[in-house]
Amino acid sequence: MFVHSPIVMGILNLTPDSFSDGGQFDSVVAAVDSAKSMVEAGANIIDIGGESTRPGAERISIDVELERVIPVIRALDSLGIYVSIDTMRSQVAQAAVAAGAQMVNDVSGGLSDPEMLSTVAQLGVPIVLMHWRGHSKTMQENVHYVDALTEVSIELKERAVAAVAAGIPRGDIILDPGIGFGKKAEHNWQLLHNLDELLAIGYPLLVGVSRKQFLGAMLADPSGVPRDVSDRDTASAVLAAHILQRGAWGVRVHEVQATTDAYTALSAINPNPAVDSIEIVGLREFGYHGVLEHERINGQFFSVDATLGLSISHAAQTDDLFDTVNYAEVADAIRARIAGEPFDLIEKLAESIASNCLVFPQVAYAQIRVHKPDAPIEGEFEDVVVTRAKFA
Ligand code: PMM
Repeated sequence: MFVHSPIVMGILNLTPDSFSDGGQFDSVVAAVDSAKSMVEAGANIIDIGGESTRPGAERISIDVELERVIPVIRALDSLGIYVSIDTMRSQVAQAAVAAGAQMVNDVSGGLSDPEMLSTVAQLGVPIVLMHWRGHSKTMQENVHYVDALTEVSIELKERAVAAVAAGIPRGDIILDPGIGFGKKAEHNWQLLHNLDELLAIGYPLLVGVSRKQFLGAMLADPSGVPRDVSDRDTASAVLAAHILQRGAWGVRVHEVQATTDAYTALSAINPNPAVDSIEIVGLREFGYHGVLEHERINGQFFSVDATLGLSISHAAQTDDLFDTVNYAEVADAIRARIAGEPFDLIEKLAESIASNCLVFPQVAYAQIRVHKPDAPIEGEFEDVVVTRAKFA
């Protein structure tokens, strides 16, 4: 893959009518300065757009679009900055790549311009295919989904299939659910709550929530007045950091520093989010653990349930054992520990097994349940179980 995850894509809108930072960059110098500070703050890609896609926006001519973006792309290319061109026009994509852009970001997913996918195939650059149902002028009219998650997933898959059919290599395709594009707040939230399902489509996922209207609505004042676009960056950064932690390939943001700080802080407190798990249940092995002499001499069977917390989203895409933990190796390690040096307490055994599980680099969390069904207890009983949970 071209740029390694997690990536932060800094937004450089060269549009006087952009709802967020429009009009600020009336010169190439100011635009380049802004891009440079985003790169210094940790942006891996600068996404340059000359045409506003905010709800209700009118289209502009191709000449105006080219005039706005090409000089800035040339300048950033000369500085070695990785640029993506946010355009729905194949001619703009072509000119932008000739000027130094290395990626195309098409918010229409190749639907607006019938030449886009074949052009990008010829250009040999990666493309972001965003979910889209129509141009900005009317996209928020008649928004209707029976089930936004299912419909967006199906339509994104269709765009990926079309891109591959046009000759774009599978590995050059990134999908984007198009937050706020032909979607109401409830649809945006449904998509964000179900990133795993979008990831399961099998392509890297880019997500843009930065400063969008649904955040204004979420942060509305008590009388219901939406939070102004100039004051949505904290919420944008927190959400973006969460989205990256959930396994998205990248986020598209206005405030790069806030986003990288939020992601750094989230990663420090929760280094490897244990959102998914692999469980090994009822693993039985003979051992000599126990306080009593006959337990040390004769031994007995112990059984272990292990819940390993790790993100499996990458392996779910690649189908590659290398991207997850090999549960057979973990099981061998657990067996070896049960059969190995005896401890008095199964608390200590559970602790030791949990530590052994955390040696596997992907495993962020281990919950170990040690069963001792033949424990020295008078009378009838079923089992003795000790549970130990540890984070890496
Ligand atoms: N959003 C906007 C523009 N381009 N591209 C992608 N891939 N994903 C997005 O969510 C997206 C985009 C609109 O936001 P802006 O006007 O603040 O740039």
